[in-house]
Amino acid sequence: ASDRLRNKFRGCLVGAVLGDCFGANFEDTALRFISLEKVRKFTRERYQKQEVLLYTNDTAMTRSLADSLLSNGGFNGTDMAKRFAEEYFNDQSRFYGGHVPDVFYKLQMSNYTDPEGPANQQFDGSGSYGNGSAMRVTPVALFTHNRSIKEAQTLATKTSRITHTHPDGINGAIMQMLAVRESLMLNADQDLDVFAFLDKMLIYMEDIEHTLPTNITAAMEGMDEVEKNSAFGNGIVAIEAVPAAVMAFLCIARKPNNTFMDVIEYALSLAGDTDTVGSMAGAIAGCFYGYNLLPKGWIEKCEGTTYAFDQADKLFDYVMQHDK
Ligand code: 8NA
Ligand code: MG
Ligand code: MG
Repeated sequence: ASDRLRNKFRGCLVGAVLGDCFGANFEDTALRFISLEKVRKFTRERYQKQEVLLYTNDTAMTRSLADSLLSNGGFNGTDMAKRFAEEYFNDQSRFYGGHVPDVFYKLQMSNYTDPEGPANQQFDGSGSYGNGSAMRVTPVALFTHNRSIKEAQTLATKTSRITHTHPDGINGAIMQMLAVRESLMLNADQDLDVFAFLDKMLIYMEDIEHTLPTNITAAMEGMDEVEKNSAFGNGIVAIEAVPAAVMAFLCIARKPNNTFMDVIEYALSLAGDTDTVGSMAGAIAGCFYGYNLLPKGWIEKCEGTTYAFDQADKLFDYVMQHDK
C-alpha cells in the first residue's frame, strides 16, 4: 500500500512537469482550440526531435512551494515569499504572468516582512484572480494527505495569499488542491465516479464554478470543442483554467482504456493557457495513474522531471514520518 502511494506522489509532481513542458509548446491565449490530430503530431512524434522541453513558471513555483513546506515542516510565509521571489530574480525567462513580478519586487524591497502585503495591493486592492496560485498548489495536497480537508484548505489559502488574494484566485487554488487530494485516494483500476468526485470538492469551495457539475455533464454528453471552450474557458484566470483542467481529467480518465497521455493531449487541445491547464491536469492525472504509467519518452525529454521525482519522495517520506 505504501509503494502504491509513493508511486502516486511521484506521478503527481512529475505529471505536473510533463503538462507544463508539453503545454508550453502550444501556449497561445488567442486560440480557442487545437485539433487533437495537431496536438498528437507533436506529443507522439515531433517532440522526439527536441533535445529538451523546458519548464515554465508553473514548475518553478511548484518547486519553491514544496521546498518551503519541507524545510519549514509547514507554512512559513516569509520563507515561501522569499523563495518565490528569489527564484524569479534568478531566472526571469520562465514566462511569469504580467503583474506578478510587481509583487516580487515589493516583497524584496520590504525584506519579506509582510508576505501578504504586496499581493493585497495588486489590481487597486482587489488582488489577483489569475491562475498563478492554483498552478503551483499541488504539493499542498501531498503534504496534507493525512490531515483534515479543512487543514488542507487553510494551507492552500495561505500559499495563495502570497501572490493571489482575490477570492477567485484563492478558490482556484483550493479547487486544484482538492482535485489532487481526491485523485490521490482513487484507484485507476476502478471506474471513476465523476459526480462523487465533484460533490466532494464543491463542499469546500465558495462560489467558484458551482456550474461545474452541469457543465461537466454537458461536456460528457457531446459538446463540440468550441462549445466546451465557451463553457469552461481556457484563459489565464483561475475560474477558467482550473475547471478546464478538472474537466479534462474527468472526461478522459473516466473511460477505462484512456491513459495519462490522452488526458494531457485533450487538455492541450483546449488551447489558451496550455502550460498551466496542462500542468494542473497533469498533476491530477499523474496522481490518478501513478508514475509507472507515465510515458517514459516524455519524462526523458522534459527538464525538471528528476527534481520533481526526488521532491515527491521527500514529501512522501515527510508524510509517512510525521502524520502516521
Ligand atoms: P497575474 O497575477 O499577473 O495574473 C495574470 C493576469 O490576469 C494579469 O496579468 C491580468 O491580466 C489578469 N488579472 C488578474 N487579476 C486581475 C484583477 N483583479 N483585475 C484585472 N485583471 C486581473 O499572474 P499569474 O501568476 O496569475 O499568472 C497566470 C498565468 O500567466 C500563468 O498561466 C502563467 O503561465 C502566465 N502566462 C505568461 C505568459 C507570458 O508569456 N508571460 C503568457 C500566458 C500566461
Ligand atoms: Mg507557465
Ligand atoms: Mg500558463
